Amino acid sequence: MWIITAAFVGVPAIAQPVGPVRYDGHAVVQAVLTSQADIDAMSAIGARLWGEAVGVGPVDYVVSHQEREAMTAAGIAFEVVIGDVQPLIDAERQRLAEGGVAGAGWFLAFTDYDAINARLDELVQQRPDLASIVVVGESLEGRAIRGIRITGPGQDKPAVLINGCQHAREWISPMVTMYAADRLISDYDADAQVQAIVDAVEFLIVPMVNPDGYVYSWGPDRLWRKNRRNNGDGTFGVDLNRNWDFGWGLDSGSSPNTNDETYRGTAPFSEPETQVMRDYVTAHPQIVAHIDFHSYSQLVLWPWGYTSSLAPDVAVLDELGATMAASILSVHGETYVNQQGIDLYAASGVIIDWAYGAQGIFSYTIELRSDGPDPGFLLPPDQIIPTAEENFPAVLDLAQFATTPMLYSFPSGLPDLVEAATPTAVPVQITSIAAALDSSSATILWRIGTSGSFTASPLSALGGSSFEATLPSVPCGDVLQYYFEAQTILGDVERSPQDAPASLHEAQSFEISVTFLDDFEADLGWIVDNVGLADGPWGRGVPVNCNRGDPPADADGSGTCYLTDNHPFNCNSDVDGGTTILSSLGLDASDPEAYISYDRWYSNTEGDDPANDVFVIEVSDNLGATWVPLETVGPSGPEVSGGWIHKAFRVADIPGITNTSLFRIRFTASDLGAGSIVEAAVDHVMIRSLFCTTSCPADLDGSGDVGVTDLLALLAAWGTNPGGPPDLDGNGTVNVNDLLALLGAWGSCE
Ligand code: 0X9
Ligand code: ZN
Repeated sequence: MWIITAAFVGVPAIAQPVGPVRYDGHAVVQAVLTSQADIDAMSAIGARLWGEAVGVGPVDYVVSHQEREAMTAAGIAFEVVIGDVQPLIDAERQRLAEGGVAGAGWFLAFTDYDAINARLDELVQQRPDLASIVVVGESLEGRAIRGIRITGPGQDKPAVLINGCQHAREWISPMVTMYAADRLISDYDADAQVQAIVDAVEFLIVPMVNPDGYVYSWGPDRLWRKNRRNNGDGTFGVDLNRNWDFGWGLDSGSSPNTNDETYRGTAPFSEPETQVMRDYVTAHPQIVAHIDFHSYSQLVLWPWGYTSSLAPDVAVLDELGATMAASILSVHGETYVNQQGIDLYAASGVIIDWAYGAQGIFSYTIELRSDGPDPGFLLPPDQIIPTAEENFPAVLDLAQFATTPMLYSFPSGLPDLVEAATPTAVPVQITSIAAALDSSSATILWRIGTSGSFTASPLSALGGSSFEATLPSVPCGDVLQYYFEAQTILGDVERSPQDAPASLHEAQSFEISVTFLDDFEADLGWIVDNVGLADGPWGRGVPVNCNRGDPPADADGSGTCYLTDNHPFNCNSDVDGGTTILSSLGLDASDPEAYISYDRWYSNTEGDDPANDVFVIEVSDNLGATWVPLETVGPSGPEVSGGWIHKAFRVADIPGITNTSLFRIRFTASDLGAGSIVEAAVDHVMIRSLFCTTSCPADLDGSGDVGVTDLLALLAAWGTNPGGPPDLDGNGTVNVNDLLALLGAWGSCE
């Protein structure tokens, strides 16, 4: 017979029960905490978290009758999510005692620590040519932390690390990692995609980082989270996922209190489990990407967890996270929300912050099923296979990513226009992934015109992954074509565009005269009109960044832009139930070579009614008496899921528009269907005139005629590569052809 008092006094984390902790009459509740006083009241009540984040807002607890009464007395509102937890635990015990479904396969029931180890050995026996046992080290109580290394023939490969079960009660997490190992081995011969990735990547899979806690959750306390450290004060356990040495020790995101579920330990890496994992990772510098599996909530989380600052590689982290979430969705239709860790809640000293921050590993936490607190950790066994199935392609995405030599990005974009006869500096970011970058190999290759050979100039290294390219001086009216190239220390070459020189970046050279520029730092009098709108009008501001289709930042780096529903604290808002219109005042577009340009952002793919609304841009040449369409973004296609897109139009070429000083532009976002999330933004609106006045490129000193001083200047540059005049034919060298061109233009410029 079990002693039941431990649970009824309500502090199972302190009590060392004789039999398993029982949760009779304990409900899972979602409390709504409205103040610090509520948070303090809940900790005074001693309510145990179901989950781990405490803050103002909804928080899940597992609570006894008495604790619920105390909550009511303290005026804390709550909703019961699971009426009684114990029957779920009993049913699970019953199933396990009955031994699952005989012979029906390994993933039909949860498996204990010994069974996981035995299965790892079997997988190695199945394919010793592909798999070997990894011994990471020992837990506090002396249990082996083991894993499996899976890879095909070959050497010098990038590696991915996949681990489960830092948290004991999250039983689905080791199952998902075991399933991935199983599929990589079992499908190797039959599935060409699996074979290719297993040949290209080294998989290091550690299903069970916290064996002591896991064993404890199979015996004394099903809801145990931490390891089994005796804290010396009657409490047990350190939260391993608060014990890593990156952002360690912050009270926001971890607890100094030994009894808390997020107790961080006495020092970073105070626990043998995190120590041996750390040593394993640092001994394998080929690890470039990582997933730490947890449950529950259905999330894909990336660094940082401890700060809301953006990681240097936020764009890469976000994009790969989105790719994995999309792959997961495609299997059984389950949504896993992709976001920065701290946007869920602050967590400091977590493995992914250490892996990324200290080791440069692209690191993710995936929170598995269920999507809410019911059934939470007590996931029924028929959920194992679908959960594991949907996460296997995410593991493959991560591995595929790990094979990418490097990624290029352009923080200020790439110009489609360059100022004539003027070199242009362009920031370039080259993020090495599969292997370290040879910084000295980063090069821009360019030519003036659309044929001929390319001239190579090195990028200047600004430290880390930051470089600066200098686009050469280009004669007015000419086109510049170029690409970037760099290689890893292993000699893998990657270009941008990837298939260069078949594809190339291109910019046109003009003299540029800006007649209007609004970066929205100041209020220049734009007008907002709303038609039948419930919520979400245009407003000028710094993007709040809700990560639900809205821009994380403005387009031009000035800070401010116009965007829809940039609510300072309510992220649950967007354009709703109507139309919001942003219109300029009258602008001067009278120059025959005037161009209107802007950066725009549009997202209609998040939410229940995706790809059903449009973003309309119109212009007027009579101060808005009539409008003509310029472009309609959506309802579907590549430009409706966010991202800043630069657009430019020659005003004289817009049908129905003539060049006037009575020009206006307006941007209309609407939510006309039901329930969709629509987010739009506009930045850097410009009117520019593009022209070429120089008809006399050989007039090198600008004197108005081509004469002796120009000839001497050309001869002084003989044989060099100035990237522009006096290389008059733009072939990369000042030579006899340029001399002949200059002599041919001898005399006054007309
Ligand atoms: O709190 C944790 O350690 C993880 N969640 S769990 O419910 N499985 O305990 C999340 C870790 C990463 N999350 C954040 N950085 N917020
Ligand atoms: Zn967890």
